[in-house]
Amino acid sequence: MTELIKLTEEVESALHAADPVVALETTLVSHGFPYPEGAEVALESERRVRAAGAVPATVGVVDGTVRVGLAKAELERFALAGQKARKVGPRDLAACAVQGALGATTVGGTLAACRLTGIRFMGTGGLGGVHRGFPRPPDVSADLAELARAQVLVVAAGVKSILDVPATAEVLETLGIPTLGWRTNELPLFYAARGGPVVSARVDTVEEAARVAQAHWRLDRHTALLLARPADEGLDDLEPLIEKAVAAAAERGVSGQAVTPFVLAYLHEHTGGRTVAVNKRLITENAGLAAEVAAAFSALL
Ligand code: PSU
Ligand code: MN
Repeated sequence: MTELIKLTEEVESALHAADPVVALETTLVSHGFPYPEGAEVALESERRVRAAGAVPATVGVVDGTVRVGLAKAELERFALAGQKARKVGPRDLAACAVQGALGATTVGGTLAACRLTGIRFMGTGGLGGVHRGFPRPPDVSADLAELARAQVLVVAAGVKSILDVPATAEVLETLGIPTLGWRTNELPLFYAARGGPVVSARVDTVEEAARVAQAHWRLDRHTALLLARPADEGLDDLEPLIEKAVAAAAERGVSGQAVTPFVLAYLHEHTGGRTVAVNKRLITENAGLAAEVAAAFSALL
């Protein structure tokens, strides 16, 4: 493997032994929460992964290398940096490493590291996708392109509902990416549990999820699978505020990579922190479920 990527010993030996490993991203740590909540979410996610018997591998670009597995002080660095950390998708990894910048990896950026290291499971909040208003501008998250080529099962609360969820679900189908509903037939809407488009299949146990992933890859499918877990205590009344937040972003000329953090921060601010609480909880629950499926997968081998 290239010297541009560095695994902790713990992650390396777990992968070598085919023990369960769960990748976690850092964009939500730096850009998804106000300080110090990003650090709290990161640490709690790692705790949940360990409690389910897996090794957490949080990914980020630090001091010139793509790091897989971060120490507590490094997670703190990502949380403290906030918007000063670069948002690193798949195309940004190289420049970020060469320039020695602190790089918070998105779902897509984290999946790129999974492909390099053989990590098969990841937990996150909500996937990126097709932004509302497509094709003006034609803003489609690089998460989708990377999901199309990474053999990773990603546990998320669906696609972020600040996006065009039905359009994103269509693109996931086009790309051949299964949307597995965790004990549901509907793709969850991130903050809201219900009301989304139908999933491609429902699964009811972690063993079933692990077996579907294994079969998908044995059938030579080279894509990711989304395991969509609805938030436990979601918010059902957010749609009008999401529309306002998206309009505010457009009015202020916020575009590209800045749109998602702007809209999340707007919602956090205008709900008195209710979206922060839901977002935190769903991320840590997803991390725990990813670890349970990873453990079930290792048991199949
Ligand atoms: N989910 C959250 N908070 C976040 C994100 C997802 O709860 O900050 C991030 C993820 O890292 C995802 C990214 O990959 O937003 C998508 O951004 P964009 O739409 O610019 O591709
Ligand atoms: Mn985008």
